[in-house]
Order: sequence, then C-alpha cells, then structure tokens
Amino acid sequence: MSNGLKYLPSYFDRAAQETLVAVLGECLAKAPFYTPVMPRSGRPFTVRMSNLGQLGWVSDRAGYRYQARHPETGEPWPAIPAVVMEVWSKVSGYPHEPEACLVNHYREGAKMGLHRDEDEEDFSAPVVSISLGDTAIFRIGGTERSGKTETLKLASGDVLVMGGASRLRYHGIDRVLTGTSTLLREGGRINLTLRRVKRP
Ligand code: MD6
Ligand code: FE
Repeated sequence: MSNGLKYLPSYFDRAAQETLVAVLGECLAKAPFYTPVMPRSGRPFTVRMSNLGQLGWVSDRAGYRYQARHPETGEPWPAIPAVVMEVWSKVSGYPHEPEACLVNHYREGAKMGLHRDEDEEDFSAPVVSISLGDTAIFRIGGTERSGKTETLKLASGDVLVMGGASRLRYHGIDRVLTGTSTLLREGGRINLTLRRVKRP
C-alpha cells in the first residue's frame, strides 16, 4: 500500500500474544493504569492509560503532552520490552527507536473519540499499533475531521501501521466487542501504540 496504512492481521499468534500479556503485566505492576482527563473540562477518558519508554503521552487539565514520569506514581515509565521494540524494527521502516509506547486499556463501554496523533515532533515516523484481547471497531477517516470515514476490525494479535500519507489521518475506537477474546483474564482490550516523539 502506498498510502502508508499497513494492516497486518494476526501478526502475533496466540502463544506470542500470551508472552506479550505476561511481559506487559510486569510493566503495568510498576506503572499502573490510571484515568486521564480531558484538557480544560477535566472530563475523564473512558479508556485507562499507562506508558512505557523514555516518554509517555499524558492528558490532564493543562493539556496533552509527553513526559518522562507517571503522573500518579512520579516514577519513570518502565522500558519498552524487547518483544515490543522488535515489532517496531520489523514493521516501521523507520531507522530510529521509538521513545514512547502508550498503553490503552478498554473495559466494557470504553471508546476513543476521533483524533489525530499529532503531539510528536517527527511525523516522518509512523505510529505502530498492537491490539490484544477483545476485538475493536476502529474508525479511520482522512486528514480533515469532516472527511468520510470507514471502519476496520482490530482483533487480538493484529498490528496496524499508520505512516506516510496516513500518519495524520483521523481515527478512533467506536466500541469494543465484549467477549470476543479469551486472552485477557479480566476481558477487555489492550492497545499499544509505539511512537517516535523527538526528531532524531
Ligand atoms: C486503539 N489507537 O487502537 C487506539 N493511533 O485503541 C490509536 O489511537 C492509534 O491504532 C495511531 C495509530 C494507530 C492507532
Ligand atoms: Fe491514535
């Protein structure tokens, strides 16, 4: 595909997904999910978040930004595990490492509004996303909010790369289909998005 959108269904088989969940569990024990709030309004997200890497994406009343520490524990984010870094080096086509891995957790009813990932300095790097657990309905449009959109189902083990002309397309999660995966003990969905934040 020349538009920079790469959908890699079943990139991870079940065994690899289980490994990822175990590794993530260790990271999340150190950097627990928390509930971010929207800038200005302070309205809570329905998605819970954590981060891995040198920088983590956060949202609070002051705005959206990347920062080196967990907003609640004050600790640096855990390192991005090697198995996750490996995905970036295999699929990103970008010669520098990502500094950030946002971890989104969707429980029953959680969703994510249409947005663009635009808090990074370097849009020449793609965003690489890994889905685990219940299937999500992912909505993707164009580079204008008003453009027409289409949907894609993201299932457990799928990888999606948004780069090139697709790097700044609007996208979001309409809903998560409860009970479609047995991967996560507590159910729900986890999504990892790997980002290069700073210009190399
Ligand atoms: C999610 N994903 O799948 C939310 N962003 O839960 C994203 O917001 C996203 O999947 C940039 C590139 C790929 C993505
Ligand atoms: Fe996004």
